[in-house]
Amino acid sequence: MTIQTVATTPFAGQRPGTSGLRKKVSDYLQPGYLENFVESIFNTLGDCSGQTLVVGGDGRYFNRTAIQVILRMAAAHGFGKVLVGQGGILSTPAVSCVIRKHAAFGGIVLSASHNPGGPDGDFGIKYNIGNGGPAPEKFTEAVYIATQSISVYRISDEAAPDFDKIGESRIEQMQVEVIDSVADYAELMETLFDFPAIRKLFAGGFTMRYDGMHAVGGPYAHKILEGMLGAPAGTVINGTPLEDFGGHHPDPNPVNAAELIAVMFAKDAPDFGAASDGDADRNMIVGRGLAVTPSDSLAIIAANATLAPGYRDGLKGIARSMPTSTAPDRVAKALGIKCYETPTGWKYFGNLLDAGLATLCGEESYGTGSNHIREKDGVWAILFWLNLLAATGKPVDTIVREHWTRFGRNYYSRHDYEAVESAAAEAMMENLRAQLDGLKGRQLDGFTVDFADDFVYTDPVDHSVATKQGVRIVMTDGSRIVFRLSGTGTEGATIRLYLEKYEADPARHDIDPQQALAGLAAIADQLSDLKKRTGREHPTVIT
Ligand code: VG1
Ligand code: CO
Repeated sequence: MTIQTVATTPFAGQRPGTSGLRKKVSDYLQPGYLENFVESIFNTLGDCSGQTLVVGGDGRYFNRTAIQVILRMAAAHGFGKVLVGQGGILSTPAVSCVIRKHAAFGGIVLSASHNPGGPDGDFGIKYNIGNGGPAPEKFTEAVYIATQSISVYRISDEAAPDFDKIGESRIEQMQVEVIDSVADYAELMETLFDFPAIRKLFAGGFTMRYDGMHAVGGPYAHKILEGMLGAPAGTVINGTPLEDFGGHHPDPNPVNAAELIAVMFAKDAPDFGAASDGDADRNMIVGRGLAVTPSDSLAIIAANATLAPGYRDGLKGIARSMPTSTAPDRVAKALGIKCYETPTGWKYFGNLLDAGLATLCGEESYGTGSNHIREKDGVWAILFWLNLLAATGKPVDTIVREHWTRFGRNYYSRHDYEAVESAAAEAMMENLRAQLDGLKGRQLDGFTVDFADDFVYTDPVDHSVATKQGVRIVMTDGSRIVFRLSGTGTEGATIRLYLEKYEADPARHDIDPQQALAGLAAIADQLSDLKKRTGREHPTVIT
């Protein structure tokens, strides 16, 4: 058996976005496409000899083929050992957990997360570093540069070993250990939450529905909710990962998880509803007749963190992405801790967590997590809420309303315009940037602009600077309009418009969010000329 050196030529556009290299499956099916990118990762890492790598994915179409190629290439690059999830299955948070627990060099996550799967869908690859978190931009940029001049890749001509059965085998000199996809992760969850109290809750007749959306969360929910916590069988629906996610769009928001929302808004709704995305790093929390916004969820978790055993000693700080609502900032203020504001994407939280500056992190896009790993974590967030419900004995809507009464309500919504012509979207952003200097102090339909900028982030730990992270127009009453272009789409451009308005008065906490935000939406359209420039009358998705 020999290591082959195969000649190849670069592919254009292998630049990782917000979270890894996401492309159409048809792109990945081109000979050498996957190999070039993996070779560039390994070359950027440098000497890999004797190191341990973790590999797994969300089970979507091409997951198994990609793992076979990665195993053969890892062997050719001298890795000592690869830990693979059984059947190629590992959620993104599980990869992070396994890297940390086994002190691995890093890991490769195969997922395009919330993007649809199947032969006509998307595929993605992401590299995570030794702390378990997404590689920082410095690394992903170096990988991209390497893809632009690649001329050969190295691969073993041996067949990849079977990874459906737990156990050990070899390819070349490299050991391949197939691990249980859930065990390490479940063990970590048990140290963070009050499992006996949650077991008691379920034993007392508490009802829940978890929608796995036929993505990777299912096996984790089956084992933890129905197995360890005693939730009745049938609590988990759509719990078997399928290569095309059963046609679902595995993005857990009220639009894509409409079935769960219908159940939770029905008369005989269960007590608690939840869903996660393709790679199970996101979560949606739903009470009876109330979907909790992700920003509120982060704020509520923060305000009640000490109810969970893993957070009994309190929080060091909170971090949220810039477009996320400022609800967590109000909690941080009350707790006397700092709330950091970072660009979109989990990679920006890594340094804050490593340095002990933040304990909880979150994004408006249904992502929440903590310092237990270095990824956002869907099942973790759901368990946090279960712990909260068990500890307080209150239903979800009461917890949310009491939070609003205490801190005020941050009305919040995101409007997505998907598959817009890229040039039109770029021109709209450029035009907004050109207006920024003149906006301060301007009166806009009852609002006064406090400041307007294109968000720049300086990492407080390594002082790296990220520019052009979203145009924000902040009003004197704290209301905000934010525009940015998505870095995960695979078709044209996706414009994200984020709207936020604060309301302190509990008598005004029952307004429909779209109505509460209509004034800001109108200002956003005036300033950006979005409708005219894109030819779109309405957003593709409103969350
Ligand atoms: C989106 C979300 C962002 C999230 C990213 C990856 O990015 O807005 O908050 O971190 O997806 O999430 P963008 O650039 O499309 O706005 V996941 O769960 O899809 O890996
Ligand atoms: Co995801």
